[in-house]
This record gives sequence, structure tokens and C-alpha cells, in this order.
Amino acid sequence: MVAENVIETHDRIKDMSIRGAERIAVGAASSMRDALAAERADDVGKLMARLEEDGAFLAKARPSAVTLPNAVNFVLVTARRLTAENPGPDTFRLELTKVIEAFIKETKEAIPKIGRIGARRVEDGYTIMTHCNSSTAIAVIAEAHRQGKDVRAICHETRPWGQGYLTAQQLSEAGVPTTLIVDSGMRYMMKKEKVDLIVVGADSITAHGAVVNKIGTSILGVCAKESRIQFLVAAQTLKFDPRTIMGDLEIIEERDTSEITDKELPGVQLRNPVFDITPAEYVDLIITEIGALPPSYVMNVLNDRFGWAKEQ
Ligand code: RI2
Repeated sequence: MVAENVIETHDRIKDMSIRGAERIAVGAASSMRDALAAERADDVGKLMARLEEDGAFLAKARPSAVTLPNAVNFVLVTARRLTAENPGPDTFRLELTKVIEAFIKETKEAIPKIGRIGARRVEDGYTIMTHCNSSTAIAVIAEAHRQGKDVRAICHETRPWGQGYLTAQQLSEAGVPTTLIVDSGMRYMMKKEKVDLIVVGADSITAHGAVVNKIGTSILGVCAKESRIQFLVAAQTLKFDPRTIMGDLEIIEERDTSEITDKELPGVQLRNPVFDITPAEYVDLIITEIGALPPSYVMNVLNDRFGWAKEQ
């Protein structure tokens, strides 16, 4: 049976009370750590079974959010490696908990680091456009402002959830002069306001450098290319999707259509895809905690940093 606290975390990820890739990864890893602490079994095999069962259940909560399986896999791969050393149950718990806590710390430190690296790409006087609500993209814009650069931001409403309202609020609270527009105004405002730079987040990034992010991002990419505006993606390497190495396609989540409208529309089919894919050729740089990378570099990171090519 899946641990109760894990079921609760799974449900909170699914209903989006835990959202944003970092919080999803931290939430998943912490719930596995807590379930391990609460498990009474004193046999490593049973502890391992607990982790495997909880992990498999958690990973299903949101199919598009790659930090979820990455965090779960990180815990499971580490646990499996530990069992190979034949530890006692106490040592197993202690060592695994230490590694999970280090992972959580590193994950939480990644965003401010990306903020500092990304801010190097922002020049004084820049107008920056962003989409949806990415804490990582916000970190870049807010850090540039904190460093004394005169920057302005334009955000999109981001239907149907309206996460752009959050972004506008957060940037404004950080002191950045911010404008909020409807999604369909992005191309008009890009030209009208002479946008200098696009910074968006990512839900996941494929081995080939394509970016999965909130629906509308790929339109922004096309518009940016048309206007020769740099398109930056701010995302920690935990978003790199190892499943795509062997050619698996990203799953695009479609959510309940009641999020779009409650109007009766007899005979009309409603669809609510919430992500789209921006191909690598529309992306200039991916700003990560290990530096600014061209999209073609993602595979090297998956291989060198996570050893994924070897795991396949
Ligand atoms: P950070 C969000 O998805 C947005 O698509 C955003 O760009 C992306 O996660 C990354 O956000 P959702 O969780 O990890 O709102 O940069 O569906 O905060």
C-alpha cells in the first residue's frame, strides 16, 4: 500500500496545489523521505519495496512535469546503489536521507544561481517579455533589476489558468515596471514596445534541446525569430528529460475542459492542451545552474551529469 503522506503529495501535485517544477521535485523527494522515516519495517528489502511503490505512484501525478520522475528516479537510483553495499536498515535510512536532503538543497539553490547567470544576458534599458509563471524566468528578470539595470517586463495572461497574473504581481513586487497583456497580444506588443529579450521557463527539455512549456510558448518562439529577438529559456538541468534520449515523444498533458469555459456549447468539442513544444532552432540559450548552454548541449549534460545514456 502506498504511504498516506505520498498519496496526499500525489493529489496535491495533480490538483496543482503543488505546482512549479522545483516545488514538484522537492515535494516528491520530501514525501519519499518522510514515508521512509515513518516506515516501521527493519529490513532493507522492505524499505526498498516501500520506496519503489511510493515512487511509481508519485511519478504518475503529472505526466508532463519531468522533474517529478527525475526526482523520483534520483531517489530510487541512489537507494538501489546503496542496497548494493549491503547496509543495515538504519544505515540505509540515514545515508539515503542525507542524499535526499542534499538533493533538495541543491534544487532549491539552483534558481537564484540561474538568476545570476541569466542576468548577465540582460542589458540596461531592456524590455523583456515572458510567458506563464516561471519562478526561474522571474529570477533572471528580478536579478537584473536588483543589479541596478533599468528593465521592464511584459507578461501574458496565460489562459486558462491565468498564471500570468501571478507573474505580473511577483515582478511588480520585485520593483520591475510590469505590463500584463492578453496572450494573443504577444506579437503586437513585441513590435510596439520593441521587446529586446524573451525569457521563459520550461517544464521539460528534450535531449535535442526542444522546450516543453506552457501552451503559447512556441508562438512566442516563432514571433521572436521573426523579429530576431533572443529567446532564452531559464531552467535547471533537472528539467532535461532522459526519456527522450531513445526517441520517446514528450506527452502533452490535456486538462479538464471545464478550465476553459462553463458555457453550454452543444455539438462543440472542447480541448485543453496545456503545453506545447518549441523546437531547438527557436531557442538561443538555455540558462541553467551550470551555465548558459546552447540547446545542442543538453545531451552532453544528460550523459555527463546524470549518466543517463549509460543507464539506458
Ligand atoms: P518554474 C509552469 O507550469 C510554467 O509552464 C512554467 O513556465 C514552468 O512551469 C516552469 O516553472 P505549471 O506548473 O519551474 O504552471 O521555472 O503547469 O517555476
